[in-house]
Order: sequence, then structure tokens, then C-alpha cells
Amino acid sequence: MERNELLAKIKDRMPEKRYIHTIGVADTAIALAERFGNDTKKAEIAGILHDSCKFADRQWMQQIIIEQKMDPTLLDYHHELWHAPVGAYVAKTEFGVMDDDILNAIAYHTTGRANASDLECIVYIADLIEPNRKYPGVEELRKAAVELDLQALMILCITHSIHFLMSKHQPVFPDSFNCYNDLLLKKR
Ligand code: DGI
Ligand code: FE
Ligand code: FE
Ligand code: FE
Repeated sequence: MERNELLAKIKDRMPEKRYIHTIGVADTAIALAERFGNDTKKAEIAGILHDSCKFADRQWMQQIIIEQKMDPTLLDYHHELWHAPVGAYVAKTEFGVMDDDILNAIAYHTTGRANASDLECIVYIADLIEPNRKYPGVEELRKAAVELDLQALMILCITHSIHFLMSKHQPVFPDSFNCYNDLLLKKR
């Protein structure tokens, strides 16, 4: 499916504000893919589809997680985490995406994970820094996105996310800590 067809289908699944965020993520992911020598088309598709389930029914997502034998510990954590792996499932079943790298970029866009691919990092970062995002520290992350290499940039982004959750005394899903540790242990 091409950009406009995907966008038209995704628009029906979310309010206007989330749709604008989605376009921001897709375009930021393309720019990051260009900068880091990744596949811009895959980045675009993952960006467009990453939040398709942001407004999906909670009980339905719970059912998909169980039926599809996704990580059951997701259900112990905040339901905000569920739209990412279920979004990957929908990308495959409803949008016909077969590429595992795209599917993983969608599945792990909220938490990150150890051994995340470059595309997974690009979508994770794009989600955090797209132009419509507003939170303290976003300008520093945007600046880093044009200065640092992908590994260093991802370290800043995952650290920011973990910091944010911990500052609000929220539980942090282990994939995020595993992502953080993996990046630091591999750092040259
Ligand atoms: O879907 P978006 O709003 O574009 O962004 P997202 O998918 O990265 O994150 C969705 C929400 O999930 C965001 O408010 C932060 C929250 N979140 C991410 N990781 C964790 C988390 N919440 C908890 N409690 N624990 C986590 O590990
Ligand atoms: Fe999301
Ligand atoms: Fe995110
Ligand atoms: Fe998002």
C-alpha cells in the first residue's frame, strides 16, 4: 500500500490530533532513515502504522495479546503499552505488512528492547521528537537527532523515557531497561 492509501485507512481509526502526530512520526522517521542510511520506505510505513491501535478497545487488545501468545507480562503493566504489539498484529493482518523489521518497529515503539534494529530505534526516536510533540527536553532531543550517531541518540531517548516514568513513580516495563542496558553495554 502506498502512503496516501495507508494514511486514508489510518485516519478513520483515530482523532485528528493523533493523525497529525502520525504524519509527524512518519516524516520524522523518513528524515532519520535518510540521515542514518536506512530504508526510508520502511520507516515511512512503520511511522504511519505505529499508533493504529492507540484507540482500540482495551478488552480486544487484551484478547489479542493472549490469543497471539504475545508477552503475557504486558498485561501486568499499563494498558498504554498494549497498542504497540497489537498495532504490529494489525499491520500484518489488516494492512498486509510482511516485513519483520517494520512489524518489530511498530511492536517495540513504546518500550524499545535489547538488540533493537536501526529501524526500531528510528521509529522509537521519531515518535519522541516529531514536530508536534511538546514536553520539557524535547528541543535537546531534536538537536541531538541532527548531531549524534544513532546509538548515542537512542541512549538519550530511552534514558529520557525511563527518567520520565521514574519521576512519576510509574512502573517501567523491563524491555525499556533491557534496551537501555544493552545500548550502554555495547557502547564503544
Ligand atoms: O503512543 P504515543 O503517545 O505516541 O507514545 P508511546 O507509544 O511511546 O507511549 C504511550 C504511553 O505509554 C506514554 O504515555 C508513556 C507510556 N509508557 C511507555 N512505557 C511505559 C509507559 N507507561 C508505563 N506505566 N510503563 C512503561 O514502561
Ligand atoms: Fe504509541
Ligand atoms: Fe514512544
Ligand atoms: Fe506515537
